[in-house]
Amino acid sequence: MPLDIVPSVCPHDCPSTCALEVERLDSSRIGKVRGAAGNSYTAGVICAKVSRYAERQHHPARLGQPLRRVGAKGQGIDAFEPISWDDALDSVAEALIRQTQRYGSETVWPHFYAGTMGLVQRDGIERLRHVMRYSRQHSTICVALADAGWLAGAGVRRGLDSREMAESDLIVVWGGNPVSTQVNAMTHISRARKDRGAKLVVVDPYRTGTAAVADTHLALRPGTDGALVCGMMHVLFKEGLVDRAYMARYTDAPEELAAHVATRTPEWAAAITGLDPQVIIDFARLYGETKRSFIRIGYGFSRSRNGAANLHAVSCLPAVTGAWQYRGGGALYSNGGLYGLDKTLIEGLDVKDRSVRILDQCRIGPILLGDRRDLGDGPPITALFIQNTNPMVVCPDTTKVRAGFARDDLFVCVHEQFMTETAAMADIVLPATTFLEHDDLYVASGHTHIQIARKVVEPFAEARSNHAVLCALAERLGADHPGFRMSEWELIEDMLATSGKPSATEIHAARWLDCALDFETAHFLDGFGHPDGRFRFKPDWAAVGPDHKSMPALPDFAPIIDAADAEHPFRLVAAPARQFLNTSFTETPSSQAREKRPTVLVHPADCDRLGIAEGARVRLGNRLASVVLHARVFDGLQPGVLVVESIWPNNAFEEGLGINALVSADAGPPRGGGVFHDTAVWMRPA
Ligand SMILES: Nc1nc2c(c(=O)[nH]1)N[C@H]1C(S)=C(S)[C@@H](COP(=O)(O)OP(=O)(O)OC[C@H]3O[C@@H](n4cnc5c(=O)[nH]c(N)nc54)[C@H](O)[C@@H]3O)O[C@H]1N2
Ligand SMILES: Nc1nc2c(c(=O)[nH]1)N[C@H]1C(S)=C(S)[C@@H](COP(=O)(O)OP(=O)(O)OC[C@H]3O[C@@H](n4cnc5c(=O)[nH]c(N)nc54)[C@H](O)[C@@H]3O)O[C@H]1N2
Ligand code: SF4
Ligand SMILES: [Mo]
Repeated sequence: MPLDIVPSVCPHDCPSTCALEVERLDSSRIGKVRGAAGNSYTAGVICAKVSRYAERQHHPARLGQPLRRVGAKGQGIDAFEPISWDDALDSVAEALIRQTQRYGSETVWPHFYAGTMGLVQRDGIERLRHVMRYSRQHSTICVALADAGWLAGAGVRRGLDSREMAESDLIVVWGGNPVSTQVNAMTHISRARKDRGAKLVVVDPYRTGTAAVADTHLALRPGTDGALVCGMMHVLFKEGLVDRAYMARYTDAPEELAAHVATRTPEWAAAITGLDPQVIIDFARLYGETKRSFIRIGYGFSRSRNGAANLHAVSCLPAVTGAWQYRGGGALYSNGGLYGLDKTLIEGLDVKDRSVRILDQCRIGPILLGDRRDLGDGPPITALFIQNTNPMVVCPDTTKVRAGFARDDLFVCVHEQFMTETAAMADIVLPATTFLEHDDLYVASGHTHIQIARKVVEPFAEARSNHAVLCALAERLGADHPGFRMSEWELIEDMLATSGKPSATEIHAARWLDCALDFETAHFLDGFGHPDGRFRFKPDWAAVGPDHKSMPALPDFAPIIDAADAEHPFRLVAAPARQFLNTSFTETPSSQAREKRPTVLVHPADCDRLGIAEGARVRLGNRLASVVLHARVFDGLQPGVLVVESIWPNNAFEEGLGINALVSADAGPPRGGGVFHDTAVWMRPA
């Protein structure tokens, strides 16, 4: 019998948003998953973990029934008993109503992130929030710092088309690791290298899989990118590698920038970054002499207290050399701002009230423990309704997060596919569909397509989609909004119609709609996103966010990081792991086997000094906590830098406390953002 191949879209939190082809074995089972060859970005390639998706989809531990906790928090599936959907939804609605009556609606926090990136299933929770006037969420866990840095300069969240790498002579991957985190970027990079001999430079504190295949790897100290950029600009101005005519026409303050970087010599930058001055000079010359230079800006290097400043600094480079004017020249951070979709109905924006309190997602620990800096004069959080995220593991300052979730007076409902550590803290757990079991529409930050996927197989057991659960809860809560009376498909249809796009049927039949802009617009030759059309070397940081006092006026090294000191001599980067996607896939045996165990990469000189052998148990600690893991001797980073690829569940660590126990819940300026790669620690043999 011929195989039944059904189109779909990868929903996971990844810039690639791959177009997929799924083998359907019958109405409930899938076989292999492949990348769609016909999509010019996916180009037939997907990551290994999603090609093995059957393992996650048909995992024996998939949640199939609503559950009520009858044992202690945090004990896992044995502490729960199955209940009916009606009983489960009634219990959740009763709890939300009871807590609201007692404390007011802001006591409820619908907490979510991007477990699925589909707009209906991810963002529908906002509609419930706004209708019910529950506390609002400032989603700071991923792009807040990077967005702030990019928007400060370019003014709009879009950039080059990734496929233009085919016309680039130099590709710089800055603070990202596409070999692990967006494999498709590598497809386009490899083609440019093969077809036109393009050079690849990687700027990253450690030799990642991407850095290992590059022509040049600049292994700087974490949090020092601003210094590297200034050192490069010094050389560019001094050696006449800047485009003064371009800057005069398209930028705000080229003369001030020139005067500013005149004092930022390569030697100055070398002292801060730990790189050799000649390496900085050579990189500046290569960049300045190559017109078709494509900087792929990663998210990773923005996850520092000075991350927004550093990202802005990097985004200044193509404006200094005028690379934007050439095919294959410029930069891409995200194309998320490209699509122009009207999300009023999905998110209930028509009933959103900006006077309702807003809570910082990354500060869930302090918030649950009653920190007044976050709660203001509003009520404590006494009810959490969670979809699409696993805060017990992914949020900073695990000790506080855990203590918060352990509160006896906190009601928690988690809608999940698996018994995550967060679900294990819940009073009620609801089983969720996967993307193969519901309909949705997807946009991408790494490419330019809108895609629509319909369900491929029937929902597992009693699993329900996020949309279905929100509608059922809305009914019980008396939350009235047209969005709760529509199907997923109707919401998609309506959004496309009000956004002036082709219909859902048309896009679905064609599989995707390419929204790529013409050369002139994509390269900002008709102006950047600010009213005067100019790129900002000297941003109006006050307009970007309220906490702007520490932002440098012009690109610079902002010395506000958790710097190493005598007590905490190491700088820790908690980078993503290749076989996991945040904590998704930590449940699949093949990913676990490939990642082996929580491991810290340590420079040989540090190992010798501290008497740490390959595979030895070591303890890392700081003021917040300490964790035990195993060392790997690794010469692809500077002495004094440690890397732990994450995000292993807490319970994969010997003492049950994972890497985010060391990460601070400080909000990165100017408008918040998790500082996952900005931690000073000590290390000793355990
Ligand atoms: N396999 C896999 N894929 C993923 C994820 C995953 O966990 N695993 N996560 C997904 C998500 S949610 C996101 S947001 C993206 C993120 O994807 P990326 O854009 O790749 O960002 P990060 O993964 O956070 O970090 C990437 C790199 O930044 C480096 N870095 C850290 N600090 C600095 C610094 O100060 N300067 C410089 N130059 N580099 C620094 C790290 O060493 C790391 O190699 O990936 C997505 N894809
Ligand atoms: N140490 C360290 N910590 C980090 C990072 C790092 O680089 N280092 N990166 C940070 C970043 S960039 C991010 S984005 C966050 C991500 O953190 P999270 O958003 O928590 O990402 P995941 O851990 O993948 O959890 C997503 C959950 O959603 C569930 N899910 C998937 N689809 C659906 C659905 O349709 N419905 C429902 N109800 N649930 C669904 C999955 O089963 C999974 O448990 O982590 C952050 N934490
Ligand atoms: S590369 Fe990213 S979008 Fe593509 S299949 Fe893997 S996780 Fe999904
Ligand atoms: Mo992310």
